[in-house]
Amino acid sequence: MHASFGRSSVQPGAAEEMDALVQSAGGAVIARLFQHRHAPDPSSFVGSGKVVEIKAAAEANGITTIVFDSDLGPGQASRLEEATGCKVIDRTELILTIFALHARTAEALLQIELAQLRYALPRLTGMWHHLSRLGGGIGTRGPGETQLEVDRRKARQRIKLLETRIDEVEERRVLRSSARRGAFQVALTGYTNTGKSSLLNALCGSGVHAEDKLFATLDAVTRRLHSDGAGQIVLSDTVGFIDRLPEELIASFRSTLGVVRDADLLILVGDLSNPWRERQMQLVRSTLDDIGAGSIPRILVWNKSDLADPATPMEGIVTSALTGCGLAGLAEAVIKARNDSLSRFELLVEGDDGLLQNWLYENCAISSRTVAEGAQTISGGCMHGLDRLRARLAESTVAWQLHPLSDTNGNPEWTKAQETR
Ligand SMILES: Nc1nc2c(ncn2[C@@H]2O[C@H](COP(=O)(O)OP(=O)(O)OP(=O)(O)O)[C@@H](O)[C@H]2O)c(=O)[nH]1
Ligand SMILES: [Mg+2]
Repeated sequence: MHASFGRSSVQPGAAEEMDALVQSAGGAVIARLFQHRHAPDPSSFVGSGKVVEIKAAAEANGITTIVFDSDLGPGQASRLEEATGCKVIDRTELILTIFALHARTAEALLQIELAQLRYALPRLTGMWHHLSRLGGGIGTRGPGETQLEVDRRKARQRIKLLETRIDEVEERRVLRSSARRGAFQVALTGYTNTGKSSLLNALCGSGVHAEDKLFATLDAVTRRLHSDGAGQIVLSDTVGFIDRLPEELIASFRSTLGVVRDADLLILVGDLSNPWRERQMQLVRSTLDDIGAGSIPRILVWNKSDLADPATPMEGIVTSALTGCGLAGLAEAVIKARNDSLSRFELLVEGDDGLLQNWLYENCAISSRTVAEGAQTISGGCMHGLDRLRARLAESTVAWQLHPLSDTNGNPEWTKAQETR
């Protein structure tokens, strides 16, 4: 059921997207109904005439569930259920259902349960108000009244517990993330079903689940992107975005979305074959602003080029995770972005410290290493400044000289007095 109000109309592509959402939740779309009104009806949302039409369409087609591509107010859904004899689900509830169906890891399960409870809490009132009317006359305390209080209390207690558990998960994620501070962290982000997981698989040779369903991915999966031994670049796949992403989800998936917020670079993936790709990309940009990731450098990628008209004019990198087209260019662009953000140094090491060498290759991008008369000269760069390198050098037993270079484009320019030991 698609409703629009006032001067607005149903967005192009919204009906097709709703069909895909229903299919992702395991349902099949039998009929689409549209309604335009000056404003939502406070009681039935679509107005009593439309309710009669919905009921008739449901009866004629054996429909058991009606999905509204809008959010219904507390009470409206139960009144619509009563009037139509069908189960009524609003957009947020549908998206939460898909998330609940696709959640696999402990973290995703905690986050989705929290989102569902936050969604249900204000709606318990409407549900129990409806039941309590059965309990007695005006002013009497219906049986639902006390049950409502109990349910609300239980829901709030559970919300508190879930929030604590998610905080713990978030703390562990931040720890893992800081352990990777030497690495360049890249996050694949974008509208749902654009091919983010497929790109991760194609770029990193990993076996992440990819499927033609909305919200196939709910967890951030991180893999190493190989880059010729030039330090580490890690690539994370994460949950996709959608138009009107429920705020309960944004709030509850804080920990998963943290991977996007903490990234050094975002790969914004759009679907080149989708006629509404520009609008989708705009929604992704504004969601990134909303979650605090608006200022992270980004690369724009248009995927599924094999399905698109070759004449489609596009700014950005054009790829196909399926055929491999454009992937080398994307990997190059990521490596270039990483190289541009390095703090460069030249290091002279006298003597042999194998552990230090291993550390340098694991944690820095090493561009050259020469050995002469027992001393090594190593040129390279570090992510996020040279402090970690300094701390590691302080632990080394051999003599060294560190020359920080200011020009990140590789023109050696001594800026500081050399640091030595
Ligand atoms: N033809 C074609 N299909 C692709 C391409 N990339 C991905 N797909 C398909 O598109 C569907 C969605 O791909 P995913 O990689 O799961 O997309 P996603 O962005 O991770 O989706 P969510 O995790 O659900 O947000 C799958 O059926 C993929 O096989 C591509 O370049 N060309
Ligand atoms: Mg995915």
